[in-house]
Amino acid sequence: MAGRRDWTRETLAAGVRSGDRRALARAITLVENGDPLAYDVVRDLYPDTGRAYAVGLTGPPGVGKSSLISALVRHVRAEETTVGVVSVDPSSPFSHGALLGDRIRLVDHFLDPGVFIRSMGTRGHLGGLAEATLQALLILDAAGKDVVFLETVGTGQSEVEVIGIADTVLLVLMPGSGDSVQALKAGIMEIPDVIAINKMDHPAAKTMLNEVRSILGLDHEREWRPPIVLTEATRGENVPELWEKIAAHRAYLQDSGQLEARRARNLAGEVFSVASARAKQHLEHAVSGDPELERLLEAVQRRELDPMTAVREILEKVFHIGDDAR
Ligand SMILES: Nc1nc2c(ncn2[C@@H]2O[C@H](COP(=O)(O)OP(=O)(O)OP(=O)(O)O)[C@@H](O)[C@H]2O)c(=O)[nH]1
Ligand SMILES: [Mg+2]
Repeated sequence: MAGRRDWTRETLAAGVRSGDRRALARAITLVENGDPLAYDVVRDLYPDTGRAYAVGLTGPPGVGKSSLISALVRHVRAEETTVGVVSVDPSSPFSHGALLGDRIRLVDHFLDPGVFIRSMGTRGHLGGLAEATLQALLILDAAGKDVVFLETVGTGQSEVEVIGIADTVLLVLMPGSGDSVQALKAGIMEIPDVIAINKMDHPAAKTMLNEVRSILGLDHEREWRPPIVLTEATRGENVPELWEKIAAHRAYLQDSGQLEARRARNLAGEVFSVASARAKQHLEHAVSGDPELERLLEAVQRRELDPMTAVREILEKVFHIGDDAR
């Protein structure tokens, strides 16, 4: 049995390919830590990816995202579909371990060899959560998981970088989660592909359904009309219907030839998002550690130097970007 120190690039890639749980766990921990070995392993695995169907779930805290994933996993496992679950917590610097039980209500599935579940934060490495999610998805994909669920908390644009790689995006709401309805209305939130209004027993469920319906009705441009499903995750009510809608979206993308285009766009978007996150972190590190750059900022604060001159000098120093690149 390979101990934690014994994995090499080759054994880890081979272990992931064969779906070995310890290899998967190790590879994702390396991703989470931004370990160089993770980049090598994903580089080796990348040609084997592109088969898994990625479903992203987002929505406000506590609406029942994890509970819905658990119910969906139960549903698809009945058809022998293999599953990976990555729950990303943007508020946590690292979440694997202690928080796992709290955030992921998937205890029923821990013993199922056809399901791999992982909660993930980011230990402050350069590419942030977008990078960690993308790499984890690729690893689960290479391990042969048929479906990968990506969960993240969010109500605005910030979660897009985490689930922006998903083939189908499911927005989970519950009666009373008015903020995200407002975000949807204001167009802050990207229109999801499928919407679940969970905790359907709540008296305000119908009101919310009508409200969401009327917001979606405003958008006449879209060929795909996001279906709305009322669910009760803990009892599994309407979960088969929800899965049907997810599958219908997938079929729609495939039949209309949009799946490839969407994946191409998503991959480009993720690469850009990770590159931006890294550039930003690099800049922040450079500025905070450099007395000369700090003096520049102080000069701006004292109104001895104008802001745009400071910007230009900082970019020149950190990225060697000259005037012509503006
Ligand atoms: N009554 C009722 N309770 C539910 C339902 N779905 C989930 N819950 C409960 O709501 C609470 C939050 O559920 P989670 O599945 O952890 O919600 P979440 O959206 O994943 O939460 P975060 O990951 O923390 O944002 C738990 O106590 C669940 O048991 C539902 O359909 N009806
Ligand atoms: Mg959760």
